[in-house]
Amino acid sequence: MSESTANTSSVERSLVLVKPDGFRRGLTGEVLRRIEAKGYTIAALAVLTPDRERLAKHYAEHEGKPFYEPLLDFMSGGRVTAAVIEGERCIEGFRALAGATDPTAALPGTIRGDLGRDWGEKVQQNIVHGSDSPESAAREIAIWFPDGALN
Ligand code: DAT
Ligand code: MG
Repeated sequence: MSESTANTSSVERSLVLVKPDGFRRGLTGEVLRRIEAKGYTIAALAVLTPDRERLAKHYAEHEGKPFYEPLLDFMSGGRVTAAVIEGERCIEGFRALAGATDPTAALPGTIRGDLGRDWGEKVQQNIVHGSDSPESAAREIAIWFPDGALN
């Protein structure tokens, strides 16, 4: 492969959350298994119950939407696993692993399609979060891993 086509500059990091529904249901290992089976590596891992201040920063783009307050209630209502994953094009790749936002519509084979369902709540509980762009990933990693311990 020539220098110009070598895929050397696309190593990315993405912020993944196993949300409280996934944590409560014992699906943290299954989500991490799928990430590793895909070939991405785990660069940082933490278990915590996020407070609303952290979640308001994380979900700032959704402020004012009808599901925003239910989303913060849901996400602050239990432990989550926060992970930084690493690999070429892992932002797009993890979004593909996760599947569509609506777990009813998410395709079988995806995390949300295989493991999620609609529970009739005001906010969709869909097991995982994954960053949607390099800019979001950088912003979100700083929110969840703020102490610079990540190398
Ligand atoms: P994603 O998590 O797929 O990036 P998003 O950023 O648009 O989706 O929304 C954040 C979360 O909010 C999403 O994972 C589930 C919930 N949500 C989004 N749209 C919703 C809707 N129309 N009704 C209920 N919950 C919704
Ligand atoms: Mg999103």
